[in-house]
Amino acid sequence: MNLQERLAADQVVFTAWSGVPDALTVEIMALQGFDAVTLDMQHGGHHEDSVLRSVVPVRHAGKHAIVRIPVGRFDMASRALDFGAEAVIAPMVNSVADARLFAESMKYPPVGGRSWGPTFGFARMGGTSQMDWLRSMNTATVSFAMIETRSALEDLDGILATPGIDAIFLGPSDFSIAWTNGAAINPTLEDMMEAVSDIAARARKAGKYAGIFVMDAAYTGRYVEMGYRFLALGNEQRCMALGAEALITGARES
Ligand code: 3PY
Ligand code: MG
Repeated sequence: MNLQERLAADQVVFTAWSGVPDALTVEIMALQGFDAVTLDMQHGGHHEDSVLRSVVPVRHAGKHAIVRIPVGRFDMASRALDFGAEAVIAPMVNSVADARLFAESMKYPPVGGRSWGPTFGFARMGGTSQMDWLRSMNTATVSFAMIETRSALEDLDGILATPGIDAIFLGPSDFSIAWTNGAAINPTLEDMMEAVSDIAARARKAGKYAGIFVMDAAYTGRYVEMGYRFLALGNEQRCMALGAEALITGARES
């Protein structure tokens, strides 16, 4: 099943998060128990060349390749898909106008204006007929609009109703900064949990999927109960640091 089919079947999907722009490091994450790997071009170090190369080990491991593009770089969305990504996460989609620009780059006509040229993706995703590809890709790809500001929350229904937007993805760190008007950064702020829950419920009601970045793994079950099905877990830098620290601490204490 591709990512879209799994989300349509209401399955819980876990993605690893990669900020180290290196295909060999990405391969290590892809070979662990995650369902997908997200290559982060916003805050992570990924760039066009590392995305182009990193999609390969993710697909070889049988996982879904996803790219988070930099803010406002909607041109990178269709480029990521051309490289073989199945889904794109666009940060700071703060208005219906942003959502329209994102959808335009993600979907072929008649939904959007994506330009033809899936040079790497066609072979990597096992394409055989160009017409089948053209017909199927608008539904087979997933566009996640990030909700992480107050203006995004105000425009949520319009963003959800935008043709070509398949899902929302909540950024709880930025959302907490917006929620407290810059007074705090706390992705699990109890005060905003009702809004976090409401966003998932509204997405599901609109027939769209809901995803969230999980900063604290202990919150996973709560998010799933709220209706989130696409869950992003911490990046490889953090995994390496935690594993390395546990190793050296264990050795010193033995
Ligand atoms: C946020 O929490 O703001 C994020 O963008 C997570 O990736
Ligand atoms: Mg953010």
